Order: sequence, then structure tokens, then C-alpha cells
Amino acid sequence: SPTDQGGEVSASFVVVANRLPVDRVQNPDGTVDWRTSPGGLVTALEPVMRANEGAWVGWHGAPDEVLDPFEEDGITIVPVPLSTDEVADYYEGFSNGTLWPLYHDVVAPPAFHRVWWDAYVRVNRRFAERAAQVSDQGATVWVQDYQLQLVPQMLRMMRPDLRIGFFLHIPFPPVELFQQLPWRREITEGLLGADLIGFQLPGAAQNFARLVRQRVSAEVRRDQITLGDGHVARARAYPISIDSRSFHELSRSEPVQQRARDIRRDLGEPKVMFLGVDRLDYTKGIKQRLRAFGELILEGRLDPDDVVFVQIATPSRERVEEYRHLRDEIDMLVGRINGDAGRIGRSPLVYLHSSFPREEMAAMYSAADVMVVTPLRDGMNLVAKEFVACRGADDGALVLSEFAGAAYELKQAYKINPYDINDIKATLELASHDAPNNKARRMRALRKQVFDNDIAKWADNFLTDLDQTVTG
Ligand code: ADQ
Repeated sequence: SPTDQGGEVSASFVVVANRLPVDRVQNPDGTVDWRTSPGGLVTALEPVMRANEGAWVGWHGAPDEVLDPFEEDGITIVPVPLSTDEVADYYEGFSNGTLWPLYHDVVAPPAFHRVWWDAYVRVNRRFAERAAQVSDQGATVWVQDYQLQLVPQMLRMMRPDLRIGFFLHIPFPPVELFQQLPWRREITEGLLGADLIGFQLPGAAQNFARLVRQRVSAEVRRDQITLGDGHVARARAYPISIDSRSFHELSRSEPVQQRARDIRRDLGEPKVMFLGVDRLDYTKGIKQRLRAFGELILEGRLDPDDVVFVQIATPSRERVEEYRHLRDEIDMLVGRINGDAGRIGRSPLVYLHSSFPREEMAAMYSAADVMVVTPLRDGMNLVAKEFVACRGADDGALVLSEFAGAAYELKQAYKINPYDINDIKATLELASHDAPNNKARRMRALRKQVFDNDIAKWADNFLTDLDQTVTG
């Protein structure tokens, strides 16, 4: 086992991510257990973890608490502590108040604060040190996402023997936006510490290569970046996916099918059920989509007796100001639309501000006729792929923003420009009334895409390429 007597961990495959893949559960008798959270990344990496004495380095979600490493479900869990101030400055501040909006086309203004940056550096160093401590000689370390962009370089300085991969789950912006960042040089160099830097889309990898060409003295040839000290970093695209088969099987199970029927019955057996599922985030275009739906109803282009729109929004980052503000705006918009267009016993818009288990999500995806995914910018968008995986027959329609990474692969979706409300309106109408054979043709192509490219293949592609890089 990777954890020996002294509690000292040594692993040959190490994942480093802001959050650990486990949640704490409190038993009725007061004792505490950990349960692996069923995210796609854990599912994809579990086989690799088991085969390689894997360890996962990350924060466990509660501030001001130091925990020893432990084993859970065959994975060695290595908790990294964060103080209350660090959660505010590194996580809510620099990660979600600076980097998140900057990397999403500045759809909200990013805030630049030096104390946030200082905390980001400090916390990244702590993650790097912990990863360095638990990695075997020559181990492979895979660093995840925008919260940890300094870790690759820090880790390489401490442990030149390691093979280091990095994957960015969100978009990488054009140089013109990225250069606003006062710490642009440090972040760029931080990423360049990796042997392989993965992005969701080729365009993002190209944005990064262009940035390096302009700002760093390095030789850039296609996806290969050679630095002054001879270190080579590669920047490539690996579009992430979902565990398609398990979503499909879940959606076909009798309890989920029954639940899907119950949902439609509870909604009054509408002719068309529209569905939106998002973290409550200003990048997801929730306001634009609800406004479009509301106008269609008020103009009589959709009949409130026939249609219903279910919008599910998972609470997210509620201590960040922008997110609180967004929640209020959406509450108001929902109230206005239902106030204007509802009748006794019938509201065209059903808005649920909460999180649901996978079974319930699969039932919603199965019950819906039109899935509405309208982000202003999104690295990938897994909801779009989950909907496709949950469709049994060749029915149902996916309305998808051109600005979601998923649009690059899901070419047969009903595409929209989320900034163009008239375009959203026309496409919602089309998707709800289109001929069954048109829908079937599109859905068959989408389904093939999602089943041929699942998350196991994504992880395998990345790790195979990483394995073939020459460290040094
Ligand atoms: P997110 O911005 O969180 O992810 P997304 O890719 O859509 O966006 O993933 C959301 C996940 O949360 C989905 O698996 C979905 O099922 C789940 N979810 C959403 N609402 C839920 C609810 N109410 N209850 C339960 N589950 C819910 C970031 C990037 C994306 C990128 C992913 C993966 O912003 O662009 O696709 O990482 O790389």
C-alpha cells in the first residue's frame, strides 16, 4: 500500500487538484466517514490510481483543519490545509474573482488585488511541496485547473525527476485579455514548468502558444515550446468528456424511467419540456435564455398551456459578490416571467435553486424534450454531453451555444449565439417544432460523438502523450 507505517505516502502517480475527490459524511452516532464523490474525473482516474499506487493531493473543503493522509476506496488521500483567510484570498479571491472572469472573456470585470495574489502564490507553493513529498522517484504528477497554475514550475524546481502534466478545465483567453493580468509573466512561467499542458480546445492551446511567443524567450514550434534551459513543454488540446456508458445505463434503469414519467406528470403533461441545468454562474447565460423564453410566451409564439421550462441552478460560490448579485437578478426575472405569463395552477417557468443526485439528473435529462445550454463562454460544458448520453430513442433536441467548448465537437446541435436573444428565440421555437426525422438525424450524430469519446479515452490520450514526453 502507498501508505506505510509512518503515515508517509509515496506514490508513482499523483493527482493535484484544488479539491479532493471525497466528501465528509457524519454518521448518526457522531463518527465521521469519507465517501468518494462521483465526479467524472475520479471515475476516469480510478483505474490509473489503482494500477499505479495513486495519490490525490487536495483540499478537503473545511478551513483551519490539518488532516493526515488516509486511504479511501483504493486511493491515497493527501489533504492540504487552507486557513479561513486563504479560502477568501486564494480561492474566492484570486481563483474566482480574478482568474475565472478573466479567462471567460471578461464577461464580468476581474478584480486585481495584491493580497489575493500573495495568497495564491503561498497556497500553490504548499500544494507543490506536498506533491513533491509524496511522489516517488520519476513519478507522474497531473496538476488540475486554474487554481494551481504555478504548481508545475514550483514542482519542477523541487523535483526535476518528475513527469509533470497540467490540464486547464476552463478556457484560455486570447493574449489581448490575458495581458491585463499584473502577474501574467508568473502564471505563464508557472504553466511552462509542465511537460504537457492540456487545454479543452485547439484554439486555447494556440492562444497559449501565441502568448509564449510574444512574452517569453522560448522557441515555439507548433505545439512544442523549448525554454532557455532546454526544458520542453507541449501545449495541446484534450476535450474532456463524461462517463457516457454509465450515464446511459443509469438513464435506462426502471426507477429513473419511472421518475422521468412522474416528472412530466407533475408538470401537467406538457407538450414540450425545456430544461436548463447549470451551476448558478454568470458565464452560463441563464438570464439570456430565460428572457428569450419569457418573450416567446408573451408574444404568443409559445403557448403556456403547452410548454414548460425547468431551470435547475446549483448554488455556487455564494460568498463571492458577483454570484450573490446574479442570484437576485435571476430570482427577479423568474418572478417577472411567471407573474406576467402564469395562470392559477400553471407557471411556465419552474426554477429550482438546488443540487440533485445523479439519478434525479438522469431522470430530468430523460424527461426533457429540449435541452437549453447557452453559456457566454464555457471551457467544455458537460451538461450538454450528459443530456445526449441519457437519450434512449432518437428524439430530443440540444440547443447549444457556439461559445461552449462542447460546440466544437457537438456539431449537430441546434447552435445559437447567446448574445443574440432573437437567435435564441428562433432556435428554441425550431428545436421544439422541428420534424422528428431532423431531430433523429442530429441526435444520432451527437450520440455517436459522445459514446466514441468518453472520459476514459480523454484520460488515456492525455496520459499516453505525457508518458511519451522526454523530461529534462
Ligand atoms: P462547470 O462550470 O461546473 O465545470 P459543467 O461542465 O457543465 O460546468 O459541469 C457541471 C457538472 O455539475 C455536470 O456534471 C452536472 O451534471 C453537474 N450539475 C450541474 N447542476 C447540477 C445540479 N443542480 N445538481 C447536481 N449536479 C449538477 C468546469 C468548466 C466546464 C468543463 C468542466 C469539466 O467550467 O467548462 O466542462 O469543468 O472540465
